[in-house]
Amino acid sequence: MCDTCGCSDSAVRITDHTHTVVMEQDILAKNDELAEHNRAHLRASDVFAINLMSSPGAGKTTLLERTIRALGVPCAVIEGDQETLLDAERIKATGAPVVQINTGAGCHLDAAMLHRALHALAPARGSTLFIENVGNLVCPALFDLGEAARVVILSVTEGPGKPVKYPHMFAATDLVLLNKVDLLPYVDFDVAEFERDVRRVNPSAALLQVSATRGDGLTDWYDWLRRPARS
Ligand SMILES: Nc1nc2c(ncn2[C@@H]2O[C@H](COP(=O)(O)OP(=O)(O)OP(=O)(O)O)[C@@H](O)[C@H]2O)c(=O)[nH]1
Ligand SMILES: [Zn+2]
Ligand SMILES: [Zn+2]
Ligand SMILES: [Zn+2]
Repeated sequence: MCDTCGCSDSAVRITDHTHTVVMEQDILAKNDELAEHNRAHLRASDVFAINLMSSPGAGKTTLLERTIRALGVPCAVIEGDQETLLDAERIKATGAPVVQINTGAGCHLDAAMLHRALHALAPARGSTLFIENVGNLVCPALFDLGEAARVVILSVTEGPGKPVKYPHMFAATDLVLLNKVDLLPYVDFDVAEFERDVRRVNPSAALLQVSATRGDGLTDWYDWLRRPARS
């Protein structure tokens, strides 16, 4: 993987027909320690934190803008992007407290970044905290932030096979949202095949079809967010 973000030190498997080499996960071990610290912070303030991941443009910010306005519980947001305050400005317009993390060359959020952002944001007791990760289906899957739940969004314009091509992302998630279903009549996307692919890598994740712009499936998404099992 890339040299700039630290993920080159994580579990890298090199297969050349005869050898499989699994390298050490030093950076990830340090990250996991800090993630546990974040988890303790979040539990102590009764904040339900969701790590929201997808490839660029799958609809994370659009879904959040609409969710914050409709959910009816206090929400806060931590935005992760390489550069710009654009997503934070969109969230700010909803009235929810937000901080933006810019990762520069980095392609994912890590627990240290989240720790700084948590102290800056200080989300209200009992609130739901959405962490919009950097748009990327690879590295964010490796880094525990201390969240209570993971949500992966895939949009129907991204084509087939993503759950099996990016199995770490899909295997580690609690919920898969298939977004932009309003575009299904115009694109060649087989929903049944997608669901089979998700099940191949993750037999237990919840699966919902939504349209963040037209509103399909959002009641089910809000119910999932409010479910009693969250605590
Ligand atoms: N047709 C359709 N378009 C959508 C839907 N959800 C989002 N979009 C559009 O998809 C584009 C990208 O949406 P964003 O919400 O910015 O995506 P993102 O995942 O936050 O993108 P990054 O932060 O850059 O990774 C925008 O033009 C949205 O209007 C949807 O359900 N249907
Ligand atoms: Zn976004
Ligand atoms: Zn702390
Ligand atoms: Zn990386």
